[in-house]
Formats: sequence, C-alpha cells, structure tokens
Amino acid sequence: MSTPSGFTEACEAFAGVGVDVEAALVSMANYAISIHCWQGDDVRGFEHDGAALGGGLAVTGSYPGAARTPDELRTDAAKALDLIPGRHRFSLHAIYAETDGKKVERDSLGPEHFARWVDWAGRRGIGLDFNPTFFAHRFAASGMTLAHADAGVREFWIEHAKACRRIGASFGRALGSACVTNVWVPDGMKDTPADRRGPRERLLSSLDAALAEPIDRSFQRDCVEPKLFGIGSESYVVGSHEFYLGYAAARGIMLCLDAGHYHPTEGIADKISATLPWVEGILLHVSRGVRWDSDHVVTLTDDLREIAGEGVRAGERVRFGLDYFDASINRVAAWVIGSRALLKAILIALLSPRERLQAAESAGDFTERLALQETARMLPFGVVWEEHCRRTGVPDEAGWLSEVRRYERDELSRRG
Ligand code: RNT
Ligand code: ZN
Repeated sequence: MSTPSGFTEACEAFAGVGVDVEAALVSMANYAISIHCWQGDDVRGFEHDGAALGGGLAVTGSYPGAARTPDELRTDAAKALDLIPGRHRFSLHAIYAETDGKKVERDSLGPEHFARWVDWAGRRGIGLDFNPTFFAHRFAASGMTLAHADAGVREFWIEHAKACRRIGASFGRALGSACVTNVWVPDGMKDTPADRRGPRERLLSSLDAALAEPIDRSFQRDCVEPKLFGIGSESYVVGSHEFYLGYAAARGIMLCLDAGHYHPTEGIADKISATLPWVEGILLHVSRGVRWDSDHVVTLTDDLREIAGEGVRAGERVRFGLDYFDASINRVAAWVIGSRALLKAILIALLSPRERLQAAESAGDFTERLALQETARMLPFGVVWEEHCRRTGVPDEAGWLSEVRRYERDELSRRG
C-alpha cells in the first residue's frame, strides 16, 4: 500500500495551523490502550457455574460466534489486535481464569491460573491489566460484596482482592510492564437505604485489608472505580464518586473514571484534570452510555474527542482503557470499532492546534479561540488516520471489515 492521496496536502493544512503531522504520528506509539477481554464473550468468563451475571451488568443481543473457551477468546482477540493500529494491552477479569476443569474458588486463584494468558501476551509483546470479579457469584447475589454486613462474606471478597493483586503483580513481573488492577464492586441498594454510612465504613475497611500487602508499584498499581447507580442499585451505590475519589487520594492509588458512570449529561473529560492532582493516576474506562450506563460500543463522538483530548494533555499518568459489551453485533468487529474509534480520537487530539488555541486563550482572545476550534473540526484527519494505518501495517477504513467477515465465515460461524 502506498501513502494515501491527499496526505501531503493534509500535512500542509495542518502546518497552516501550526501542527506537525509527522510528530503526531510518531507520538501515536505512546498510546497503548487497555482492551477489555469481556467484549469477546459477553462477560461470561470460564467458571461456568451457572451464576447470573448480576451486579447491574446487562449484555443484550444474540449475535452468533461468542468465544466459548480461552483459546477461542485469545484467537478472536488476536484477530482484533491485528486490525487495530499500534501495540496495546489486554485487560482480564478474574472469571477468565483457566483451572482445567477444576473448581477453584475466587479467593484461591493464583498466577498459575493465568499462565496461558501470560504466555499469549508475552508472545505478542503486550502488557496485561486485571480486574477482580465481584459479580456473577453466589456471594454477590445479595448485591453486596466488600461492604456486605456479614463479616464472612466480606472476608471471602477481601481474600479474592488480595489474590487478584498478586496475580496482577505476576503479570507485571512476567511482562515487564505494571499491571493496573482495577476494583469495581456492585455494592448498592435498589431502594432508599436506612443506613448510608455503615456500608461505606465497611467498604473502606475491606479495601484497606485488601490493599495491606505492599506490592512493588513497578509491577502492579491499585485502582478503584466509582459509579453513580446501576440496575438494582438505583438509590444508593456504596462506592460512589466522592467515596472513591477520597479513597484513592488518601491511599495514593489510581482512580478509574468510566464514561457511563455519571449523570447522563455529565462527562468524564473535565474530571481528568480535576482529579489527577490528588490521585496516583487515572484509568479511563472509555465507554458509551446511551441514556444510561448501557456500555455501547465506543464510536467517534464529541464526548470521546473531549475525553481523548484531556487524556492526551494530562500525560502518561492517565491510561486509556475500554469498557463496553455488545452481543448484538460481531464481537471482533465490536473490539475493532471501539479501539479504532479511541485511537482516532487520540490522533485528533494530537493533531489539534493546541499552541494556537492556548495562545488565543492566554491573550484573552476568545473570539479567535472559538473560531479556531471550529476551523480545527474541519481539518483533514481522515487521510492522516489512513496513513497511520498504513505505517502500522493494518487495513484502512475500507479494508478491515472484509477481514472480519472472512474470519466470521471461517471461524465464528462454526461455533454452535
Ligand atoms: C461496571 C463497571 C466495570 C465493569 C467491568 C466488566 O459498571 O463499569 O468496569 O463494566 O468490570
Ligand atoms: Zn467500567
């Protein structure tokens, strides 16, 4: 493939607003996004013990071809990764353990149950991130886990979290890149609580117990993920934004900002610079809520462009991750569309006439700032994106879907 026509003219157009396209393309290599494993099998995992997904998570759709085994999930993910420009990371959940048919309780999971994932990631030269799974389990059926009133239930989940931190550290050690271990618990109440404080005190002490063991930060980073409400926790979520912002700040750990976890008109882009001074770092769960935290496949929306812009400007303490799940379309395509959309948004951020916008702002010339923002919307990003795909050896916009279709015909359609 040769350089797409119009690329030279595009470089000139960007140069006209003070933007260096070559520098932006080089910078793209700095953005390894953490691609979530759970899009590939509708958050099912491999425990197969019949527990409902629960936790307020809902996957809808019945498109054929979901991965049924770890090998299928790895093959599907590899197909997706081959169609996404750049080198990325892969984010696992504890329910993706491989226990060779043996029942291993979540509080007893160890690095050995993820050895094949580590081999796979090592062969691909990518890092792994991790998530303890506090849902789809009999001890989560009441809607409470780390904040449960029963000390025995809390203890089980604390042990699960501890096990997961060790697993995360094993990923970091084996792959030479710190694993972010992100804690999200569903804990909350459907209706007005009598006691809002008690569960929060319990969550606080459970988290402290879970995080007590010191782990080298070059291998593993702790992260907590807040939420406003969920299905079945409409009236109260124990781990709310304020709770976890305070917790992450006080304990010097990372905060996860999920785009679907706030009021429908409340974006996470503005929260990045507001929270970053107080926490160790930020993990972005880039998602797309439609009317609620519906976890639709990420697309190149204005919201996404805002998030990518702020994430890029914030620098390396912000990590980009994806969190969505759609079972109504081809799942490999879902991975590819969402990942490519996020990368397009990052590229657009890198191609923004930032210096000129800032100069206008510093000069108090808000007219110029607004005019330039509008001009920037019309710059020829598309051809730069195509050149990025060409240089990284992946199909362009017109090309990737036919590869997914071929894979669907040869592989996915054979699954019962
Ligand atoms: C749930 C959180 C959480 C999950 C994943 C599967 O509302 O967003 O991140 O989506 O852990
Ligand atoms: Zn999330």
